[in-house]
Amino acid sequence: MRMPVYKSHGVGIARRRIDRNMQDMTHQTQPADAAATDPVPNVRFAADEEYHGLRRVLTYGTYDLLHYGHIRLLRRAAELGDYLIVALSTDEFNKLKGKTSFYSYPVRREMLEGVRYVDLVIPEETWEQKISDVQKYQVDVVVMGSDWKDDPRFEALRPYCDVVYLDRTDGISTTEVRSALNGGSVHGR
Ligand code: C2G
Repeated sequence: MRMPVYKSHGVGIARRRIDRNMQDMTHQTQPADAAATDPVPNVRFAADEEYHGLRRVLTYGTYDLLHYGHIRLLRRAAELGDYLIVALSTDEFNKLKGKTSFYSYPVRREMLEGVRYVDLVIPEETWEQKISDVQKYQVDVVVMGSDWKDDPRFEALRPYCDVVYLDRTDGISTTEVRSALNGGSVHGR
């Protein structure tokens, strides 16, 4: 059954909780006070909980020409908590990073918001915003691919939250996709 997709702030939590609850709802009775007509009985509890006891994950990136390496990172990052925030590099910040993305920020944001693992997309505008991001969104863990392992910009976050580096997916990158498309070769496995 296709789960309803909620993307507004906080209801992403409800969606993940529903996913999890729906998976084991088969052998559980409804919560005592769930109204018989309530189509999705656990939305209220998840929304009421707001952030209490939920683990919030934050990751950063350009996410241009979204590919399976990105998706595998986002899936694994989402598995480390209950709510995944992606700080997406703006076009202006990409210039600072020496990158020019194929898709603009609004398009890259739209594509990320369509990924089931992502609950919230915020702009990444500077290198220096990370500590305030962690504090503002009460982040428990920052996750990055292993190409960022031990980078001081992420190691500096350890006094504020956990920092986890996940293995990067070999054999795929936005650069490779762009050159394969230019060269016309077939890619992907
Ligand atoms: N990634 C991955 N496997 C790939 C390609 C990317 O796991 N084959 C991960 C990267 O390690 C990163 C995320 O996917 O964690 C996004 O990758 P990019 O869009 O290339 O992001 P990047 O340019 O590294 O920007 O402040 C940090 C920067 O914004 C990160």
